Amino acid sequence: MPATSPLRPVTADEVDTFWRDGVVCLRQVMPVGWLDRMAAPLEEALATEATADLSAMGDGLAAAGAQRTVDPAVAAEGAARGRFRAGTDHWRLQPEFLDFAVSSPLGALVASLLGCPDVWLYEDSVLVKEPGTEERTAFHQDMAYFHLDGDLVCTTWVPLDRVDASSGAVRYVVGSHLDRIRYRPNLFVTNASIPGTEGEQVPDFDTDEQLGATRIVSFDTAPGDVVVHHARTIHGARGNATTDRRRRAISVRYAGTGTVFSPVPGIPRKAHHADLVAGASLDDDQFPRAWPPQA
Ligand SMILES: O=C(O)CCC(=O)C(=O)O
Repeated sequence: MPATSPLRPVTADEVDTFWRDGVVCLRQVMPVGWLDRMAAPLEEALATEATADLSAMGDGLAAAGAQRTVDPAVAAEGAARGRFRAGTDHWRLQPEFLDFAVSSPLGALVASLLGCPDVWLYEDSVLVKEPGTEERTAFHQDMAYFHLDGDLVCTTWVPLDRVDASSGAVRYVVGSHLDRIRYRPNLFVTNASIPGTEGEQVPDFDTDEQLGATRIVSFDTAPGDVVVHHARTIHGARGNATTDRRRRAISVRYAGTGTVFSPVPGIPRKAHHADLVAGASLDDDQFPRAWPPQA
């Protein structure tokens, strides 16, 4: 297995940025050996039941009357339509994903940013936008989906390709982790909230003029970079309609010391969390430990 340690330590400035802005781009911290190791499992993951075709889901929602989140940038005439495919909990099916989540440098990076002695895996996700993908990722807040309560929860976004604004770099609403509003989850390809959930609808920062002064950041990233956002930070992404580059990313979500299990109304529990009671501390059986490293 490649090295467990990051290529360099997280700096004090990066910790400050994470807590001030709700997001930080850690440049060149992930050894490329880990990315090479994940390339084939990622392709396999796209064919498992853990992964869904969100472009097809968007078409279905549109046919039922919902508004899809589609990029204004359109593919050249005659170009093939690309798919946005995404999955969760690949680590349950593929051991390489578990290794990546608990034995790569991600655990150490998260422990440094969150400043806590324990880090557990909550879930992982493969997020691929093929060239010609018109779907935006709707603005959303991860905590709206997570059956967790606590302040030490974050998402690491690990690109396997060079990514920029035109190929679907994630866009983060700076400082949005600081408001304590509880937002409703959506289905990623529409701004409509999932029925049966509670809270406020996430604003569409692209179209809501009242939010014009809001600062949104995104990062041009290269393999080796890792973007980490707080689980309350609102974020979304453009499509990949006009480039000829794939946008492959693995997103791994973690919880730190003191986080407790807290079911979200309207969102099904994960099967492996069926027996957990609200308020339970996280334990290493249901939430694999990512920090400190296990022997
Ligand atoms: O990759 C994307 O389009 C969205 C990523 C995301 O929302 C996440 O990892 O939390």
